[in-house]
Amino acid sequence: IEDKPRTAIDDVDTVVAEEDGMPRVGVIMGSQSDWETMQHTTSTLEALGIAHEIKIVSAHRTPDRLADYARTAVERGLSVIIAGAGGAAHLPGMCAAWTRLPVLGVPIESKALKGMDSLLSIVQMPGGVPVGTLAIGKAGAINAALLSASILAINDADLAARLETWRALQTASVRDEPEK
Ligand code: RP5
Repeated sequence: IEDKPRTAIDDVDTVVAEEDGMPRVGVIMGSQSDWETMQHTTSTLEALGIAHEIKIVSAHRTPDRLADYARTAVERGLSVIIAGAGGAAHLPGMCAAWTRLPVLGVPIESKALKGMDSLLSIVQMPGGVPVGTLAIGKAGAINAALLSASILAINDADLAARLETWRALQTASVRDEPEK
């Protein structure tokens, strides 16, 4: 993932410096090994000044931690949960089973199957328990943060303005012609 060339989106740096109080977005991942991807979620949240928390929560290895985390998410003030997982990626779906909050799933690019396993595990939720599924890997990690910003911005004019600024900076960073 890190070997890929930088893109315009990498050059859009911090829009605001300030975090704003209690975490509104919970970022969870199934393993330490997911951090390489999920750091792009948290850096994007930071760029937008969205207060968030970051935890390792595994559906398989720490099922009680997952139940506690998801069942208490509403009372702890979270509005959105972003869950990154790879392989047999049950984390976002099981999280959504325990909470009414919107859950956004990021399929981690696995070594064996290049993240197709993660994608299909996350996207194919049965009717009744939705998970908003993003792209495999870094793009999905960034977009999960941006989508959570869009959701929160519905009722937050300041964040809406920051998101508009972020998008304008991204647009301005795209060259007219390729560098040769
Ligand atoms: C999943 O298993 C994690 O989300 C991770 O993507 C994958 C592999 O985990 P490790 O064996 O690297 O801890 O639960």
